[in-house]
Parts: sequence; C-alpha cells; structure tokens
Amino acid sequence: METTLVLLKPDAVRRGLIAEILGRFERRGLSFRGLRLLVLDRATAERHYAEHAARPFFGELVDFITSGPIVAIALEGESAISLVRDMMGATDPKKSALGTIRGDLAIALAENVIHGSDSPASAERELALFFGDGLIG
Ligand code: FUP
Repeated sequence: METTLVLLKPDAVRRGLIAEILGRFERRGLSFRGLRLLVLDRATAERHYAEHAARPFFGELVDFITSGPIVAIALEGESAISLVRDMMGATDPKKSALGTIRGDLAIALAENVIHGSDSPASAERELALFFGDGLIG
C-alpha cells in the first residue's frame, strides 16, 4: 500500500471539477485518507515547489497555486503514486493522452488542473507539508 499527495489546483476548483476528479479516484478504487480545502500561503507554496525554485516560471507557478482555494488529498491504494501519475497524464495537457485527467480536462501547461507526487520520497515530503497534523484513520 502507498499513500500519495494530490492537489486539485485553483483552476480545477474555479471550474467546478472537484467532483469529476474525486469521482475518478473513487471509481478506480483508491481510498481517501485526508481531504482539505485550503488557500496556500506563498511560503508553503514555495516549499511545495522548492525543486523548481531556480526555474524561470517559478514566480508564476507560485502566483497561480496561491490564487484561490485548492483541494489537498491523501490518496491510498496499491501503487497509488504511479497509478495517480498515470491517471493525471503528461504535465503538458496538449501532450496528455485522452482518458487521462489532464487529457480530458485541460489545455494550458500552467493551468493543468492537478498535482500528484512523483516518487515515494516526494509523497512523504508533500504529505508532511499538507497533512503534518495527521491523516484520518
Ligand atoms: P508535474 O509533476 O507533472 O506536475 O510537473 P512538474 O513538477 O514538472 O511541473 C510543476 C508545474 O510547473 C506544472 F504543473 C506546470 C508548471 N510548469 C510550467 O508552468 N512551465 C514549465 O515549463 C514546466 C512546468
């Protein structure tokens, strides 16, 4: 069993896609271990995206992820980390396969609807950032 950290980004919440995306995870058989609606402060957003700190798009990335409410989810299941990455599709929605979350719901790279941890080490770090006060169950 693995637990991964998923964020539904401000574009997903603004566009009313929460139920659509959570429903895909439920139907796939993943379990919710934690679920929070929150607005990220800049310091936490910068910690979350620390690996991109030197990239030219970092400022815009932080502006965007702090621009409105997001949904943070701790999702559990067999191979949940890679399974969720497969369900999300490629980072650039123009290259995401149809049937994936980004391939079905997004067009723009910056507003690509969803984040999911990309490795066990990332999942551990990101779960501590968003659910440091403990998961359900
Ligand atoms: P992913 O793991 O698929 O979310 O993608 P990355 O960690 O590589 O990128 C994080 C976010 O940065 C992406 F969701 C979109 C944004 N990004 C840009 O805006 N421009 C780029 O050139 C690359 C990524």
